[in-house]
This record gives sequence, structure tokens and C-alpha cells, in this order.
Amino acid sequence: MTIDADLRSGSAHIEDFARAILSGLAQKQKHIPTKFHYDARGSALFEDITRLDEYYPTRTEIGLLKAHGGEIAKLAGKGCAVVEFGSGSSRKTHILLEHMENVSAYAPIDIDDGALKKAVLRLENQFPELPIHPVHADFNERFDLPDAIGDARKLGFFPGSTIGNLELDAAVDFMARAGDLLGEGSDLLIGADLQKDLKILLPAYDDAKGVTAQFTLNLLHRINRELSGNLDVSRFAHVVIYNDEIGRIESYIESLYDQHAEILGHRFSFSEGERIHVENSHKYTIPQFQDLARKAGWRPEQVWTDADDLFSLHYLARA
Ligand code: SAH
Ligand code: AVI
Repeated sequence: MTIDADLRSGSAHIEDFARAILSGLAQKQKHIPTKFHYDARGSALFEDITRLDEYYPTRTEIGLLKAHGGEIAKLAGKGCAVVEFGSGSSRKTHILLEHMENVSAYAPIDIDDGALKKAVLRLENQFPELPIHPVHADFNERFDLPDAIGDARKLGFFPGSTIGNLELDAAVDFMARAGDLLGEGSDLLIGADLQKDLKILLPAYDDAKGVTAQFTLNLLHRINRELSGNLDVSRFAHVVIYNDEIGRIESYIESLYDQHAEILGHRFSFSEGERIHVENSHKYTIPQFQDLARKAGWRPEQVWTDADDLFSLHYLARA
């Protein structure tokens, strides 16, 4: 299989990025859409985050997949195709594939085509018999699955609580669109991070080594690299708060001084203490997440959590 031939036209083109930055930084509350975190450097930094002591979601979800892989495989049945949203390094996928029987195909979907290519090469080595059809796309837009995936029943897989990076309405819209994409009789296995003590939550998004800060500030480096920016990244800081009303971590880039910068020939001002909103990570209760799923046309079938109630893994069926 030629990977390039199989990649759909991506959406994170430079024009998209330019438009989002010029408009996002012109707003009263400056903001940058979360999807732009994931260029090659951002994806590598995210992988470093997943290995931090403070960042509990990855290891906890891997534990849940290992502990309940057999039950998941039973619920999914034989012969389905696995479609993964925001697959990144696809580091969790093999656990699912090892438990499931006669998986007919695997379609990883991601906005970072570099991450997609690397993951495909690794999985092709691990599962030489498995047809793999990568899709380079923005999962917040409508797109089709490759025809080659055929009409096998689909199991959608959306790990990592990446759904938590969407606003609550957008999360419902995403799940509804995923239902349309996956079709009749499909199921969806989805990871959702849980509300918890801020003593655990805040360090997970503001670690001692500063890796999460680098992940956040990479957005400014990306602007400098791709959009002829002259931002002095050392004059900005990564700031994290918990929004108690909505139940989410909010990440910001804060200007440490009154300063100006040029991006694609446009001048932007940042005042001391002004914040650019760059990410939300929603934390749910189980009933709240199940309610979102129901609104999107999914029926909660099963939910697994770890002993410390850090993370939840939901098995949903199309209602
Ligand atoms: N699934 C992996 C990676 C999570 S990181 C895990 O559980 O560890 C989030 C992933 O979603 C990244 O690989 C990023 O490139 C991808 N992503 C973020 N926004 C996206 C979007 N709008 N469309 C497609 N992929 C997106
Ligand atoms: C990908 N996503 C679920 C991560 C999260 O936990 O919101 C991204 C991340 N941001 C900072 N650390 C990790």
C-alpha cells in the first residue's frame, strides 16, 4: 500500500492556519484552535507528556484497555473494521487489535500526516495481514472513509479523552457525525477523563519539567516557523486554570510584558498579563458523559473505570 495514495487531502493546510491565527489574535479574547498544536514538534511533545508521572490519563486508559480488552472484543463481535479518531501515534491500538477477532481493516484518522505515516509503518510491521487505510482529515469536518475499507460493521475508537478538547456542544456534534460516518450497527469505544481533585488535575497540565509548557508554547514557535512571525517566545508563559463552573482545564499563553509582534506582515499587540486561550480539557462525570452520548444518538452499553476513578472508557452502540 502506498501511504500517500491513501491519505485524504488534509485540512491543516497553511492557509487554514494563517486564517485561524490572523482572526483568532484579532479577537478581544485572543484564541488559537487546539488542532494547531499538532505539527511534528507538537505531536512529539504530546508523546513526551504521555510519559510524565503527572499525566495519569495515558497509563490509566492503557490499563483499562488491557483489563477489559476481552469484554470489548466480545461486545464488538468478529470481523469489524476499526476506525480511530485522533489516532496520533496509535500507541493504544495494538491492545484492541490483539484482543479482537478477524478485524477486517484499520482506518486511523489524524490531522498530523507525519504522525499518521509513522503509526502506519509501525502497525504494518506488527500486523502484516491487516489492511490499513489512513485518513488525513479534520475530524470536526465531514469526510468519507476510504472505499477500500468495505462495508464491514465499524467500531469507532476515540481514546485519550481527546473529545474533552471540544466544547460540550461540539462534542455532541462530533459524536453525531461519527455515527453518520460509521453507519448502521456501529459501536463507539471512547475515553473520557473524569472530574477529580485539583491536586491531581492541575499538575497533569502544568508538570514540573515544563513539557506541557513547551507543548503550549510550540504554538508560538509554529507561528514563527510557518507564518513569518517574530514573536519572542521567552516573553510569554504557559498558564493553566480549572474552570469549576464548566468542569474543565483551560490552557492559556500569557504575555509577560506589553509587547508587539508581526505575523504575515500584520502587527499584533499583547498587553502584560493578557492571555491567549489555546486549549480546553473537559472533565466529566459518568452520567454527564453518557448524557452527551445519548444526545448524539448513542446508547451507553458499558463503562469501565480504574480503581481510583481517574478515567472512564465508554462502550456506546448506535441508538
Ligand atoms: N489517540 C492518541 C493521541 C491523542 S493526542 C492517544 O490517545 O494518546 C490528540 C490527537 O488528535 C493528535 O494526534 C492530534 O493530531 C489529533 N487531532 C487533534 N485535533 C484533530 C482534529 N481536529 N482532526 C483530526 N485529528 C486531530
Ligand atoms: C489530547 N488531549 C486529550 C490532551 C489533554 O489532556 O487535553 C492534550 C494535552 N494538553 C496538555 N496536556 C495534554
